[in-house]
Amino acid sequence: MVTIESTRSKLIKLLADAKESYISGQQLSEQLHISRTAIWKHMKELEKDGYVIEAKPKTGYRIKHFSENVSANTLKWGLNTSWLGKEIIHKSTVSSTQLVAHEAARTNAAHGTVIIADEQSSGRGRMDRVWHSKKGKGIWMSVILRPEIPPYMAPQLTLMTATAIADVLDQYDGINPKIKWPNDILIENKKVAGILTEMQAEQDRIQYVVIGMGLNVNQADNELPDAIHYRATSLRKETANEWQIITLVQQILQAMEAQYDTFLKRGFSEIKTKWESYGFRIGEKISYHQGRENKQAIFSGIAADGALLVELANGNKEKIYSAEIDWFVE
Ligand code: BT5
Repeated sequence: MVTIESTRSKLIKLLADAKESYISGQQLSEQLHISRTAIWKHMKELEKDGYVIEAKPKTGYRIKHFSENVSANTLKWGLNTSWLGKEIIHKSTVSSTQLVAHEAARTNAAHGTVIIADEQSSGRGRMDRVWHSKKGKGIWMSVILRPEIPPYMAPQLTLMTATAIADVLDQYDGINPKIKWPNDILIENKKVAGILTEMQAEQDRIQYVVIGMGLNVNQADNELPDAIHYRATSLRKETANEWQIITLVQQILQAMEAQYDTFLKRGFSEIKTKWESYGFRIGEKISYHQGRENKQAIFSGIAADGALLVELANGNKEKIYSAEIDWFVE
């Protein structure tokens, strides 16, 4: 399977590099070390993936139109990563990419395997909340990681992923992403993306982590369900443009791989600083419930273990792991 797919991406690369010119079947067969019949079969597969290929007798082949359909092949072509997304499982409809990912991880899927779907019938958030995942309108994707870190560090992976997504969105004019602790990405106070990290671990060793991310991309205003309409947004709503899902997925995977490598090599501190640069309401007053107590404090940043740090009126600092937070306090 690996060889078929890498031959296919090499084939697309050769055709793409040739731009408008044709490449003969002979030339392709020599460069890829496969028969001309095999080349022809690959071309038929590429057409199924949505590429438009022109075959001119006695001249050769060229790509007339690159595919905009999301598939494992179209996502891999042009993906500039060294380990993340080397294996991509694409499905048109699934219950939840998290479930598919857990199943794949249990049956030995490699570190860096990506599961992505056009649609989820039971997309989920934390604590079994619903995640709306309209067909073809967003990125509904889970990544399997096998990090050699102790389980208590796993929440840092959520923060790392949020930072990677924020970095990608931040490159675009007119988009000013904020990360709302711990896992929401907001644009203009509305949620555009959420992250769900799940882990299978023993006492001191992680077997695998599944990081799920949902990003609203091309929903029009009336395509966001009533239940979340006033709290959610999509990139299209924010910019009035249609976005290319393939490009965004590739950018997110590239950013995530880079951040993960930094995290393993140099620890959490760089990511923490970056996260804080996107932190929603940092330096501002928030109110939260701890047990029965209702407290107010300044949200001052995040701790090395991913907890939220607040500073109380008496100058004491406190770490909050989970609390009901009211983000808007005057
Ligand atoms: C999250 O949970 O934000 C994590 C979402 C993770 C979704 C991805 S998609 C791929 C993978 N497969 C899955 O099944 N899940 C992951 P949480 O912080 O609990 O937020 C859930 C809340 O966000 C809901 O209760 C709604 O209020 C809101 N919500 C639901 N769908 C939304 C959407 N499409 N856009 C914005 N907000 C949404």
